[in-house]
Amino acid sequence: QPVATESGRIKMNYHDATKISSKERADLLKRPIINSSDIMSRVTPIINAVRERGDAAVLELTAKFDRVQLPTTVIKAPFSPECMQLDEKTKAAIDQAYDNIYKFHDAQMDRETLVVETMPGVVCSRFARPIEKVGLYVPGGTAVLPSSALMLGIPAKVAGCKQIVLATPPRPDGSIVPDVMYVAHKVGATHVVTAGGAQAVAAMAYGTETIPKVDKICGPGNQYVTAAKMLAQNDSSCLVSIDMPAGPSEVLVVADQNSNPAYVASDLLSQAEHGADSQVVLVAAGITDEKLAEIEEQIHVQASRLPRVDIVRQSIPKSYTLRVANLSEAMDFSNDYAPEHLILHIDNAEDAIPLVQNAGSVFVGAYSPESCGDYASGTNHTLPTYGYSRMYSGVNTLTFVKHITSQQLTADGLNRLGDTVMQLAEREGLEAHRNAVAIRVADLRK
Ligand code: HSO
Ligand code: ZN
Repeated sequence: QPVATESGRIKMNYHDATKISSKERADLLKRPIINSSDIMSRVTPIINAVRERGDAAVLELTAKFDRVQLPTTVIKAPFSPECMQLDEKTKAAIDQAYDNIYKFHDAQMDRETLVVETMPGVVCSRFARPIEKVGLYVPGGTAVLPSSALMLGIPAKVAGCKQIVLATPPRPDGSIVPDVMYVAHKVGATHVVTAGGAQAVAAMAYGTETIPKVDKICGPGNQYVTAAKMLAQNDSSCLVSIDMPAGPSEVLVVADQNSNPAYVASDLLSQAEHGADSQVVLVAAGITDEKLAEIEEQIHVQASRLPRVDIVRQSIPKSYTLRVANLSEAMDFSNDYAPEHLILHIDNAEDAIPLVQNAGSVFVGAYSPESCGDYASGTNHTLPTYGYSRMYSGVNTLTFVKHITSQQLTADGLNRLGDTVMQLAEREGLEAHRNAVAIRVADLRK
């Protein structure tokens, strides 16, 4: 793909939907291919080392990848007040974000048993139970992400998980960012594992001398973290599940002629600054050349002023604008792309929601920037990327819950249902099944 930078101008590629072939359209919908066999071959020895040598391997790998030699792998609750010291403004911001995210996730909790009498005397029920032990991966890397600790920890707490193990890479001095420690404290984390990458995932999947083995591992991460989660999930010997496969973060913005160019550009850039591999798409619906030029100008001007301009210089030229005739074409493209975030910079944006078929989370109208959902409005920011919003939901309270069904039949209920079950058991040639009903029914019908 040509990189569209002339004289340092920060510019997205441009396509006109009326002028592209169906093959070109299909290519625009694709995400960059991840060379998974190469990554898997690097991650496998890391997982094996942690499995075989536990804490010693975790400490060695932390020394190698995070360049810090730690004496221990884990900080246990209660956490010391010194490790979570924050200025008042930051603390208040975390508290406000916590309250909103808590409210929205608490409302999602399934507290009532579902009871259905399918036939007289045949009662089927379903009730929720928390997954007992969960591992939450909070990425480090180019940005510290205490917000991810909120997004994972709050639903786990609301669900009632007994053991919450949070893993995050240590800083060069060996400590954990106080913001993350404060969140760990607020969500009731029982352990903070001071390790990152595949080694942290392996430690939580298999357990070590000091790190508890968990039942489910959630949270975003780089390709190594994702590979480790997938490998662990496929290994029946460790019996662990994961939230969802993860790829680079992405946004698709639909903008129309009345959209505010500065707002549109600011939303595209907030995603573009995440990483060089961030996916940023602008679908311009029925827009004039002048309007598009204004948006492009805003992208360049705002990007040039960002501290992370170097990352944006890599991600923006890999991104593109697609110009389409109208809103309906824009929504068709968005649904085919299945973005992680969908932002609607259009008139009467709420009217377009019925048209949304695939998206992780939707941001409706000019005053709903993705940043609000990333941090503090209440919705979760751990969302399906890479087109997985076709079939996955983002992390939510039910991510940390499983459902158990139950049934109770009365004698009358069994008498009514018995013949059906016996007939089906006979068709399957499973005589013991048939007999388990027959033996009772015989008594009832004496
Ligand atoms: N947009 C990111 C989440 C995030 N943004 C964290 C800021 N901090 C992926 O949804
Ligand atoms: Zn973000």
